[in-house]
Amino acid sequence: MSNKKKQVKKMQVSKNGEQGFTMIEAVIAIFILTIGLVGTAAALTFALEFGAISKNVTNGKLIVVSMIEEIESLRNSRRLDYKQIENFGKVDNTNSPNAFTGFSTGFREVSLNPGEDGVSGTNDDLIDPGADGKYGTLDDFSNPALVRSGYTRQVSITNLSPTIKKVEVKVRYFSVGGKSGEITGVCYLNDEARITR
Ligand SMILES: [Ca+2]
Repeated sequence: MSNKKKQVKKMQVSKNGEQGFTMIEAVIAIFILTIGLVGTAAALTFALEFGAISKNVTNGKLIVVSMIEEIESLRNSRRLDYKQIENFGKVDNTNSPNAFTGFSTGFREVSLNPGEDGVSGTNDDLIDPGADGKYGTLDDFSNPALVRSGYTRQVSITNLSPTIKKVEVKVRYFSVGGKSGEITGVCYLNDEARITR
């Protein structure tokens, strides 16, 4: 056999050896690819859920901190007397320049608006002044559009001594996927306003 003929035969053998994928090889390849895609989908789902929880935790912390800062500010600015910083039903308004109803008890919806009293976390938060923009008129109404959905908040004030109050703020968050959680912040408030006038 000449060299040329040998080469042609070799090429033919080589061609016959590379006839592409068999059916079994293709099925195995699809199977492996499917496992890979399922894994990727699971990772994406986890990433999305984790992202949602992370956002809720961040927002929950901000709601806790802003409530505590608001209470400190009410004391520091002397907008409320120290003795008035209490939950609903426990406020002593005797000799105080501004009457205050107190912070709502139990878990309440978080409002985007502080309401007529200008203080967040009280019973008037969801009251809308209506078209006239004035509170206390006939067109006032409870406005569900003011609710910051996905969160509820509880403010609990305890007097540890005549000059120390424990302020505990709890925020519960609710995700679309049914996951929920709770964040608690505590501050101890003394009767010394830090802003001097
Ligand atoms: Ca209010």
